[in-house]
Amino acid sequence: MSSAAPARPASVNPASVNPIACDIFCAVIDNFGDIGVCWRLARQLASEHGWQVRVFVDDLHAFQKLCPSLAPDRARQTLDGVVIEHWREPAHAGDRLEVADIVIEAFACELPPVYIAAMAEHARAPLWFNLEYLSAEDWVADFHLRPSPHPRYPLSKTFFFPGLGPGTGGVLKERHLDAAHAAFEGSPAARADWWLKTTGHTPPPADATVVSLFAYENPAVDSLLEQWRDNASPIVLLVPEGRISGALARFFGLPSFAAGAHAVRGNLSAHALAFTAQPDYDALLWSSDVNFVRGEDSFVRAQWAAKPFVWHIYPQADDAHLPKLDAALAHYARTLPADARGALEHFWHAWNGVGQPDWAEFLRHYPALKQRAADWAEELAQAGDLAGNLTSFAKSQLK
Ligand code: TRH
Repeated sequence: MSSAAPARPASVNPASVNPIACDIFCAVIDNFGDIGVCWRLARQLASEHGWQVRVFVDDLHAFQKLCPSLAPDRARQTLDGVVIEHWREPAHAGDRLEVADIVIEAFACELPPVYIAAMAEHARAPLWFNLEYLSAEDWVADFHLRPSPHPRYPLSKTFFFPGLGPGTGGVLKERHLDAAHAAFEGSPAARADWWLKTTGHTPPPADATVVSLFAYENPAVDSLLEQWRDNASPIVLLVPEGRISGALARFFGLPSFAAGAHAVRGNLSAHALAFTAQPDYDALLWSSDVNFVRGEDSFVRAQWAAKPFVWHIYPQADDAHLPKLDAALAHYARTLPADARGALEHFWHAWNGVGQPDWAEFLRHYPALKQRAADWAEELAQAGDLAGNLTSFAKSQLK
């Protein structure tokens, strides 16, 4: 990197004399997935790989939801060993231009032209990645790590494709995750503390099915809420405050369903939860029997939580998301018995606008779905952790 480097933390990894400098550029399109993925990756590169990481992000308010200690009015700050720059696109590239060894352009956001020009002037061109959105489709492995030469500068960009299968970039998984998960699940005290802190209540009885619900607005939710109300055994629903909250409020006849609210109808008992800091979201998944997740990052976390889950995929024009949904199902449901697989496909489709959800059918296959969720978490790990895959490739190129 260039000599002027005042913005980086003095020491990220004391064991590393010359840490690799990495800049991640993130434009927030909507919701929390763009910054969610970048922030998770940044922390992992800093804490597990000793890289000096800066994140340039254009929306500090969205970021603050995941990271409450962030000051949204500060142009530059350091959190968890990562420098965060408020990115004022398109020209801005930090108060002093300094080019990193590794440059990650997240989700095809455009790097500042001045930064690209500075990259081209470097004696040794930085390694430039375009980090793509996660897709389970087969073509991903063919395009992963393909270079794309810049039309004007002597620079080349490498496509980095997350994926669910071997030969792709994998998905993010922190080294400590499984141990933290096992410690939580193995400790009734930790679980009881979590319930009290999160809902104000003690853990539910053993015959209750706990469901976490993180989703976009969804027409299928009304029917599902009715099915839960009429379920033979108790359903305890945990709903982080967000886009689906209005439907909950309507169902319970409340003005809103904001954090702290609790409502009961029939056998359905629902808690509205505050949106947590990103590292705390996993405990919600671990505490539930079935997780409804959406977008990209929560979809991945649900897979590591190894519980049956339902994915609300990010909707795209012309239903372009539906083949992506089926590609994920092809991996996730691969070894399920045909009837359980059918129930899962039916439910995922219904939750994404095709058909009606059938909770009783889904639940009938719970033991098979639970076993598959555990097996799948092991299978998924074989694709390698995204941060590890990226750092290994980077090191091989920087030699
Ligand atoms: O928020 P998402 O829908 O994000 C996205 C964006 O829409 C993006 O533009 C799109 O391209 C992408 O999906 C596919 O869903 P996602 O990806 O799950 O991000 C949510 C983040 O919020 C995730 O990091 C988990 C975190 N989270 C918390 O930190 N606390 C919470 O309480 C909850 C419910 C989630």
